[in-house]
Amino acid sequence: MKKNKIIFITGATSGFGKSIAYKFAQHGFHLILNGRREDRLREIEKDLTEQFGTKVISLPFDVRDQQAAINSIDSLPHDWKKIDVLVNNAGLAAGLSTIQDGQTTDWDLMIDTNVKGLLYVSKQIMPLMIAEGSGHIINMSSIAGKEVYKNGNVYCATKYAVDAITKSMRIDLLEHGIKVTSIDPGAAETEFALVRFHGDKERAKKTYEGYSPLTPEDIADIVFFAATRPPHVVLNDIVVTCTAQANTMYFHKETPKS
Ligand code: NDP
Ligand code: 8X3
Repeated sequence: MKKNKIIFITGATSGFGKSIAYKFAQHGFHLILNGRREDRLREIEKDLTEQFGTKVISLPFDVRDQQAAINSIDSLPHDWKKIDVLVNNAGLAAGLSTIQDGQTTDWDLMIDTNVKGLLYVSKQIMPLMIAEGSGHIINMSSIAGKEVYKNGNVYCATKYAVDAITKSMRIDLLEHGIKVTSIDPGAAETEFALVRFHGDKERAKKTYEGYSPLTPEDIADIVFFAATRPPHVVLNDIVVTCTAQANTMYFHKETPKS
């Protein structure tokens, strides 16, 4: 296989992950795409192959399943294990309520995906990067990992954990020359709100009413910029919001005309 750069993206079936896949495909990267919905991965693989001639490996697995992560990453062909960029993007919010009213199944889902899933995937890929003496890990955290907000409790806690893990990774990997970046977006319109509100389309739509949120393409541009700095430069932490958002709590929204 020709030495095009290889990017491994978790959560590539939707939202940020999917846009990141298209952005890097347009710039000649080879892609390893993960997510649970295999039909979507196959569709994206087919489209990228047809549009850009991209080489893609679809690697459907649930990041919460450590054995699946081990088996899937082990199964990659030798040349595909030279991963240049890992984007730990798979993640979700489930629910928006006080702790006393929260669903423990939602907490387990968020903690297992956003924290443990990120660790399971990283644990398999870090040794591959260390063996190469280079690489770049980009963790999708959130503005929710910088400031908590009302009813955000456990989701925020998972993103604070991602922030701590990112900082720790940077220290662990320093001697190996591996870059570690955290990207911390504010509100962006993806399937995120639909998932958070358990499929309630009306409530999800309201999340983005009265202002222009970030788009998945905005985030893909930032990931691409971060991943293409010269070897001696690393962007450690990037907080990005839409212009109508000041922090996790303050938005400037247009009031709907009656
Ligand atoms: P989407 O819901 O559109 O995408 C989430 C992606 O994660 C999907 O591809 C989904 O794929 C994947 N995913 C979820 N659970 C798993 C799992 N267990 N195993 C493998 N893949 C999984 O949301 P976004 O694109 O918005 O979210 C991407 C990341 O960005 C998340 O970490 C989120 O917390 C973060 N974020 C989002 C913001 C927003 O406002 N949208 C702002 C800040 C951060 P599938 O269901 O096929 O498995
Ligand atoms: C997603 C952004 O503010 O909804 O991480 O938590 S927020």
